[in-house]
Amino acid sequence: MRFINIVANSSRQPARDDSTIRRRRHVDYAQMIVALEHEGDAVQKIQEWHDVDRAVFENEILPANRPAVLRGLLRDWPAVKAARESQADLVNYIKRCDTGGAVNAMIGPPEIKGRFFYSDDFQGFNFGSRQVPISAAMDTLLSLAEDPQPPAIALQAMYVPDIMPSFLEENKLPLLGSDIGPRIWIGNRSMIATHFDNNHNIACVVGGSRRFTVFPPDQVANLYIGPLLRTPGGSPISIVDLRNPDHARFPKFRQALESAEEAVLEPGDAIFIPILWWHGVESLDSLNILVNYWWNEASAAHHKPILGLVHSMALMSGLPAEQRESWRAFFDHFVFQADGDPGAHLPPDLRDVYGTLSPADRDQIMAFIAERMKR
Ligand SMILES: O=C(O)CCC(=O)C(=O)O
Repeated sequence: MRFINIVANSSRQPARDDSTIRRRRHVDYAQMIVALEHEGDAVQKIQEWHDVDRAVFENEILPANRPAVLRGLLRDWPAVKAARESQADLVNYIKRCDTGGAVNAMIGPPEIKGRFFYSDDFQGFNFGSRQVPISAAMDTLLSLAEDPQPPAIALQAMYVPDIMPSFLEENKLPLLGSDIGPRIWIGNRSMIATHFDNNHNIACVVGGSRRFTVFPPDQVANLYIGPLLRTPGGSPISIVDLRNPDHARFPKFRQALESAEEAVLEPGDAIFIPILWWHGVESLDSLNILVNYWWNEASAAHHKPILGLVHSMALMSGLPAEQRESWRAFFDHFVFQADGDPGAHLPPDLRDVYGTLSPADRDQIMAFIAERMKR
């Protein structure tokens, strides 16, 4: 899937008057359509912002709840400056920050061409995992840089405060509180399948370049999601190969592409991906480093709604259609609160599962369900 043509302005973004545009620090409103080489599919560009500060992020970007590219946000990071010098400088920088711990590395054979995925029969995965010291992994990646068919290597989501505290000190994100700890992703060329996270995300490209393709949550039916429980990286994934979609096998994927947006990020650029937006990420160089910040403003008691989905599917998928329809009305009312607070008529001591729960309340309800499920 390579870009061949930047075509035109699109009308997807709402029109804004000139004074608003002036106040918004050089926001690039051009929404260009990018035609893809393989069957003329067209994917729109993610809206781009420049010189974003915390006020703009909190007052404009976050409330819009749409993906946003934040060009040049980290251009002054020492790590980005090292990456701009050379791969060797970036490797040395990371090695200087490394405190020597071993981390998990995903390693796949050259034949997978960086696509970390299921095995052909979907019974396992097409890659293995091994514990490696970060500095050794950096040396290996550098030594493979000129190899035209290297094994695929990915060290994912390593918690920076634990493994590289000095990186944290030297490279700070101006948009979020320091309570949100970053994670670092290191690897060579790869294709991370389209998935969602139960977190907002600011992902920052430090070295190499990355292509992000995002889809709104409601495209779920057009993305052909694989198994929910056994997944390559923890989140359910689309089984459509984003680089080379099989439109005959996955015809509804064209509809997903109509809602998709894309951007290629270079060192110093960042992207905001709202919670639950689907995203597939292609790392495009022989050495790529990303640092990302995940957060979720919901209380800790509400951090695993996917388990509610899985539980509901296990209990309800086999019901006759008319029963599922009735349950849809109950879910709309009680879970999705389509009619407002479903417990508004109840005094506080009768609101058991209604409303926001504390972690202790949540644990009590889970224990109640587990007990009832045994009968
Ligand atoms: O960039 C990658 O390799 C994957 C990153 C990702 O999925 C994320 O930041 O949520």
